Amino acid sequence: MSGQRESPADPPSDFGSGLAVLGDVDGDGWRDIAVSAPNARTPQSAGTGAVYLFSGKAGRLVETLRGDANSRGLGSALVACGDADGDGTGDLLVGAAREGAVHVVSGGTARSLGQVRLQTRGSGLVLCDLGVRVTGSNRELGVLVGHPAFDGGEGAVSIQWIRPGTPSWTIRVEGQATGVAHTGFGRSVAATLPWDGASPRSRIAVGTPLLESGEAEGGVTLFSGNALSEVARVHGEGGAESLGSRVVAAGDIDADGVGDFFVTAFRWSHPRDLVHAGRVIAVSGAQGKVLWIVHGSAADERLGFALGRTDDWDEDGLDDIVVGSPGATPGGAVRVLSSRTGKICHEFRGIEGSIQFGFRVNAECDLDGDGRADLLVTSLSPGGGQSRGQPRVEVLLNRASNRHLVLTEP
Ligand SMILES: [Ca+2]
Ligand SMILES: [Ca+2]
Ligand SMILES: [Ca+2]
Ligand SMILES: [Ca+2]
Repeated sequence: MSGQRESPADPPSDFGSGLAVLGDVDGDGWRDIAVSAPNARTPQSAGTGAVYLFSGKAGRLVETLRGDANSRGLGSALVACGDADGDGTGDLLVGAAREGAVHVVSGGTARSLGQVRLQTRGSGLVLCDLGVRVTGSNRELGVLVGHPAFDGGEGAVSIQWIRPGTPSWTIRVEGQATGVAHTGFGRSVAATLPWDGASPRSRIAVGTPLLESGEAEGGVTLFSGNALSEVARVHGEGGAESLGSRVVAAGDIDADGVGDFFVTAFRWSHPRDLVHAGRVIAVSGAQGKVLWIVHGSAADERLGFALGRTDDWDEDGLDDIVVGSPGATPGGAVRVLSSRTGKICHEFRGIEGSIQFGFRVNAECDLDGDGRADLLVTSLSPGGGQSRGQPRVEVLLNRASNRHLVLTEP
């Protein structure tokens, strides 16, 4: 979820570049939706960023959180997190990359709970929630931070524990790993969940999409969670595929007791003629063994441009994944893949006339309380004439009936 431009189609305000689900902010019984636009402007200033909270039931705007001159790029990362303030509702981490800060927003009231300063600033900040741990009367919120701009582009990932409740929240850095300069180290991060950093079975996966020996084939490095020592590295293929652009944690696909990961390379090209078809790979967390690979099947499909976790669609006991292919014709596609095999369980298309459907995706939460995860997808509205369409978020609420909402930038 980088604030950088990654595609010519990336919308100017980057509305929809961050998607998350909160608690029930407006009290209508449905969980609500946060959408970020890290390059949104105010009348006074450009690029300060914004996070919009929408009713999950009706799509009505409930609240707007705006960056200011001091918090430029608000919403460059947006992740639902554990219950930081102990009110029983999960909360929201909002990164402001150019400020080098993480704001914590109440998932129940949408009020700011506090903010913490990171050691670094610069584009590409990514966040991964590690959950809340309680020791005695202290609550600590765990966050895995990837910051590829760290130290002039060397890149770093760190495990930080935020202690809420003080005027300026304190953070404690538990461990940090740095990469090789200009490999994009930390552009994507994921951790085995539930997080237990003391366990030798815990793992962190760090994408290095710009890693190159010949071309920018990219890669992903696995670290043990307890020592942050390197366990394995998976390299991309040639052809500048940029493996490691996205990474998310899987369950334990190969049942060896160690959580596994999915990694994408949306620029992967078939050697013959399928330029930028994209691919997604399941990687064993234990030693980096590749468990399966699914390739895009058409040129410019960009399978894996977006990647997310979802619940268990094929009812095999393992949660599954959603993968965006914004260049699939016509209009883009989002596919649910079985995490065990990579087999397609379901394919979604945008509502009529969508362009680039699958630019971002979030399918982790159940908005309407029917027990099944619902799907948030960033796309562009149909463009007329020379216009290329406006960014929007399509909310698909029911797997069987095609009920949906469309959220647009206020
Ligand atoms: Ca609500
Ligand atoms: Ca495993
Ligand atoms: Ca499954
Ligand atoms: Ca649902």
